[in-house]
Amino acid sequence: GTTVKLSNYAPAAYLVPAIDLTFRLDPKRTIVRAVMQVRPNLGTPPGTELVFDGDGVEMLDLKLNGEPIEAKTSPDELRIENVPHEAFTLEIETAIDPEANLALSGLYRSNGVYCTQCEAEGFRRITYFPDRPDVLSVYSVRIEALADQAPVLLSNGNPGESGALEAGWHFAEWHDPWPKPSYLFALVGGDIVGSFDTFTTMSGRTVDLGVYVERGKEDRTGWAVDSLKRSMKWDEETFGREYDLDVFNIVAVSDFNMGAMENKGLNIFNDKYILADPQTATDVDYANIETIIAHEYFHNWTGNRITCRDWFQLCLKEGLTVYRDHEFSADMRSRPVTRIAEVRTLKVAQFPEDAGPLAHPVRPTSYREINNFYTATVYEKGSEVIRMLRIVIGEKAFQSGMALYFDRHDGDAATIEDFLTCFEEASGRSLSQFALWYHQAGTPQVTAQTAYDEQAQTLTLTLEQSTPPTPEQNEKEPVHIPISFALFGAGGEELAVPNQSEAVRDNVIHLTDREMTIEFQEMENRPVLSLLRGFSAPINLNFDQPIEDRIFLARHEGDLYTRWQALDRLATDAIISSYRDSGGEQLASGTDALLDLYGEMAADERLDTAWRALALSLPNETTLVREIERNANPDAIHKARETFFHAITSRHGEAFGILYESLVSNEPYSPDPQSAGRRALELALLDYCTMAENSGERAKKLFDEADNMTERAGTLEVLMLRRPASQETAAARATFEERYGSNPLIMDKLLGMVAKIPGSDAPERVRAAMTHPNYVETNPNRVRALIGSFAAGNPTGFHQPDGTGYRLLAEVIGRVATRNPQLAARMATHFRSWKGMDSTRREAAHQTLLELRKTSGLPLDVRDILDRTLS
Ligand code: BAL
Ligand code: ZN
Repeated sequence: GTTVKLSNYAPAAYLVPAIDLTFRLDPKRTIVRAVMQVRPNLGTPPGTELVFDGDGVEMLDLKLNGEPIEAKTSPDELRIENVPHEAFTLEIETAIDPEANLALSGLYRSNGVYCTQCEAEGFRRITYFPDRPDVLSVYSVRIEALADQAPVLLSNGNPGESGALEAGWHFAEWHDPWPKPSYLFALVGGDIVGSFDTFTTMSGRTVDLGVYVERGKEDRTGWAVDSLKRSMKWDEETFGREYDLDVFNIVAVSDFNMGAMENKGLNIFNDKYILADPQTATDVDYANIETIIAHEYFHNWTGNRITCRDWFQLCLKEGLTVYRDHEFSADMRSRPVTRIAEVRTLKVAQFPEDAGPLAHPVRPTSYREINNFYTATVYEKGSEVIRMLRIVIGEKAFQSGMALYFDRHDGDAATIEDFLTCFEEASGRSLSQFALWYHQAGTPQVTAQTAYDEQAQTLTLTLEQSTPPTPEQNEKEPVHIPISFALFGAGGEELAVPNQSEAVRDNVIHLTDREMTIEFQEMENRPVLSLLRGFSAPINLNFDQPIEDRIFLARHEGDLYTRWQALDRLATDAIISSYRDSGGEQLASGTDALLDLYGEMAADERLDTAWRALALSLPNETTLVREIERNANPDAIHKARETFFHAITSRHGEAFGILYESLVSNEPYSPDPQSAGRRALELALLDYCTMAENSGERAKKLFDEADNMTERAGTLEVLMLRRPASQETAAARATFEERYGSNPLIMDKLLGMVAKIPGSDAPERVRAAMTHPNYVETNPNRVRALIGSFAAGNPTGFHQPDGTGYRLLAEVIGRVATRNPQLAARMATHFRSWKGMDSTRREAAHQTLLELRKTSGLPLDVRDILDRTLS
């Protein structure tokens, strides 16, 4: 495959202002008739050849202005040499095979439901088209289908006529008045069932809402509908954005490569992110549904009304929309708790990407396969960049910049430069250095040192930044890093810090040079410095702060996110010391005060239960492995983490047991954040108790008595991970399978638990689970639940020194690759940290990767990931 470069961008030669599509749906041979109004773009010289994209399409008929025309047609391209230098009509009839489409891109069938996924380049699998985001068209769609096979027929925009046809067929027409790129096209046809509601917009228009699911699942749509209405309201109140069609439909399907898709007026979802009721969904599922519904809805403005000029600008819509859904969740729930979850995700998913061979800038400059750039860097780091922008230019300028962006670029296919210009104008500042966040890959490293001068009563802070080399970027410029901070006095009171300069104002240090020294004057006593409050920048902070100061912050920091951050740093350092000093066998010295803290926080009723639960959950193993950076031994890291866990357990086991009992409640289930927080704390404590008591009795009891999936799955997970060989575990697991065996989404939870049981027999266990009737390898949810959880969530199992874990993943990738390249490529990214392992593992991974790359017929998606991972 050739490399696409940002520097080669040129506008499309031909535009398609309007397109009429007629689909005659058939499982094996769907006929698509497209009538396109085409015109040469401004600046296109006469005689320019027309070249449209295709991907595996069969051309049946081609006419220009009603007449047959000569063309060079292949399944992957349409070329017409002589087209008029004025507006003309192109009629294209193609045939496609939805049932054979296991790549789940273009038009395919999921459990008998016809559906589409066109982002990024799926529309060209339906018809020939300039399939690029800067070609915007008004779509009119007519769908014809057998009425009993597909009683519901949906597309983008507003509904038009519908009715019966001959021989059991029927039709429905849709018209979308808003010009859109082809990646936002969608169609659905199937025997699906809708749940309906309405929303009245701020200007008083009524919008009909529909959430469609497979027959039999319609009782589980309530939370999605509720989340959608709250999202619509929030975007009006927060950004003044109103919905712009008469209907808004969502369809949930069971085979889907992504979480969901923001097609104009017709979002299509992975059903994992729609279906919920207390019996089948956990609190985490409820929270995910809420945020993904919001995300897709928010795309209506950030993505659809304003789209991307080219795929290099993907973060323009994704980073910004993730930022918006984060803000929404923070407003719906507890802000510090959602921030903790965001930072954890960033560190588990994005930091390792940025530190390995797949590192790329938030706005990349080249790609071989765009599907491989739907990454944590584009999404999560892209969102962090917007968060920083808000800090850098301040609240007022940020809000006016957003308003200007919406106003100026409505209807455009825009770029990151267009976006940043709005904020430069709104703030009156240059953002040229800030823009480096979009252009330089790698997580900046900041080293902080302090010195207190008792005589002079000053605290001196020295900061130094550097960004490590990443593929194709060896030299890095210093970036603009906003570092929120506070100073605390001995009593825990926050000290007022006068503004010193442009660079130190409003409790933010703007680190723009490689080095910076700041003096805080009139400090009668040595203050405690809290740095990087709220995780104000996505950096690795290397601050050799005295443990007492961190303990102090974990007790007194008024910002609850930052309080957690202090604790998380303490725990991470303690575990890594134990790893380095004793291979994890022994607890690091000097952890007494930290261990005490766990008892204090667990019991502190002034603190939110959800926060306490997060405080009790130790740093993620994947994050710990990344912190080691070189020659990591995941077994020893696991051991060190367990040693630390045991130490907390022996100190607090009994108290945690009492606290646990006080939290068990027989109130009926409600998904609200308070109730969810109570359950999270209860389950976190149960994990410790199960270890302390060396018994699964408590867990089994709650498993048996629970009236909801959160506690059932939560207790089963405690049993499976802490007591994999016990009778209670076997009994609970059997009950679980018996009760939920016919619900694939719930069985995915079980597959995920099996995948995460640590140790050397993990690969074998996963292999056995692959014969579970629920494990169907054509369904991405199944593969992600079992194989993804294993590779991403079980470092000891995946990184077996003999390479069995690696080979298992490679085998699955090899099989999946021929059917579903996107999914296979996604699985292949789990090799990204191989270079940080010790030499035995590194060698095993290297061999496996080389072998896998030799597989014949590997799709470009997978080759691209493997080539980069090996480079
Ligand atoms: N645009 C792809 C799915 C999403 O980010 O919403
Ligand atoms: Zn998105």
